[in-house]
Amino acid sequence: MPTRRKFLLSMTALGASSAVWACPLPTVLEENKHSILMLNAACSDANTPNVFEPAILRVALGDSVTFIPTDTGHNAASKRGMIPEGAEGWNGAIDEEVTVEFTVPGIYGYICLPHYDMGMVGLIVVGDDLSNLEAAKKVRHPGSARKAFRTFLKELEA
Ligand SMILES: [Cu+2]
Repeated sequence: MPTRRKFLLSMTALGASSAVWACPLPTVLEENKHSILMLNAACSDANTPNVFEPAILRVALGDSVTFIPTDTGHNAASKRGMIPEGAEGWNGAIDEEVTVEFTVPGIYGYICLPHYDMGMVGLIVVGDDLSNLEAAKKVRHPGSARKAFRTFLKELEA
């Protein structure tokens, strides 16, 4: 019963919105289902504000990823130009838990709109496919998002 499972997960996530609960990260909820936390501060460094954790996530084709509003005031939305051709984007509301199923391989860049220019961005790589890397690199970003995306995209090539 996937619906009920999702409900229970949501209640757990919302009921325990503390960094203590968030770290270490429950990045794999169950087989083929991953999670990314939306946090006011990084698990590894409390002085790094507004982050997705993990900021880079590799998943298999067909896997799903749930963006969990562990802290409030964040959203998760795909970035135009930073998803593979033929893939559908997503646009979560503030504090909304969003689950995205990835059926097209490639790189997916996404942002938190309120903290976009502060560098709250992330990447999901589906099926180890980097074929839209050059296209993703060409997208322009405001403020700290530019450096954050550049750093994350460089990590994919390492
Ligand atoms: Cu945010």
